[in-house]
Amino acid sequence: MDPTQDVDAVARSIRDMSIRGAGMIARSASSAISAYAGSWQGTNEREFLDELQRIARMLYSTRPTAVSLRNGILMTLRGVESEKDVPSMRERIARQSKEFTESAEMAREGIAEIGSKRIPKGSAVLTHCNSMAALNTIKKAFEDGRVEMVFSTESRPWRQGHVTARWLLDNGIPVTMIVDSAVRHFMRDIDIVVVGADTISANGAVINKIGTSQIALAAHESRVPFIVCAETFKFSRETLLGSLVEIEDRGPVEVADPMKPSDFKGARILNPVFDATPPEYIDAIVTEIGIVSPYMATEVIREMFEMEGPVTLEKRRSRINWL
Ligand code: RI2
Repeated sequence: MDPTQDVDAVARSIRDMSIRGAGMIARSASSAISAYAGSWQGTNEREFLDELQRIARMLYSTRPTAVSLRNGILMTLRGVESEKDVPSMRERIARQSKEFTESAEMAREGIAEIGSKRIPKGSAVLTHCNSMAALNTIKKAFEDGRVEMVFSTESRPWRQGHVTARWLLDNGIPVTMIVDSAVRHFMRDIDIVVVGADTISANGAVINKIGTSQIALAAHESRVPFIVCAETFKFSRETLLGSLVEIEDRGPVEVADPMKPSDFKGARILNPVFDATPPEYIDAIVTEIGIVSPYMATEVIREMFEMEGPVTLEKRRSRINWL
């Protein structure tokens, strides 16, 4: 089997959203790189690095907004160029991919433990889209007797809210399904909003499914706490270094009737699928290393940088610009 085909298939699935969710796409890309590396047949290190860079870029291009994807790829490939030959490069990739996927799973459990305690007893919780970090937290809180009802938004245009509602039902958690535009109407019935994140930028803004910022605004107006559940690999170092987060636009078909797009000939159709919620509307970000204020995002990012050790000039020169 040609390993490139497997990577291509994973990339296609991420792009068409058969594989989705910021954490899941990162873990899938990491595993795809590891599988690819494991079955690469050559012996030339330079060729191997070039191939790895090509597939890393191809996987990264599938979903531009979620920094989890970028961080997952970089954590998998970190320092590969310093290995002496192809077998040790392969081994390092396999080890780092396993470390990344395992730590990502553990992070979600840690978030659930910590975040559950922030949900008051007897709560009606509102969630948006389909975040496993948020849902595992809600499930833990439900098991701890803290959640009575979960309001799940539809999450247009892709309707990930349906995935959420089914998951809640499968786990025996009472669910109320509402359309996105009903959020403000129901805010008086909500005790806490719990959502996930695709990216957290250095200024503490949370980039999550389109509509999240409107929900935060409505929660703020009604003094309903708004918390975000996110693994530390969703914090963006690039934003600390000046980059802006690119907001993915998934094109008109998800917005117009896919069966009859010609009905709207001439109309301008925009479909940004994420938005940015400013830090002033966020009460807390629950991570696996604890609860952090959005205003502490820079510190979390600095801690992540330090995990790689100090950046010397020599290191900077030898570093591969993977993405
Ligand atoms: P977890 C999703 O993106 C949603 O925006 C969700 O809130 C976020 O990823 C985080 O999900 P999409 O792939 O990593 O549905 O917490 O566009 O599962």
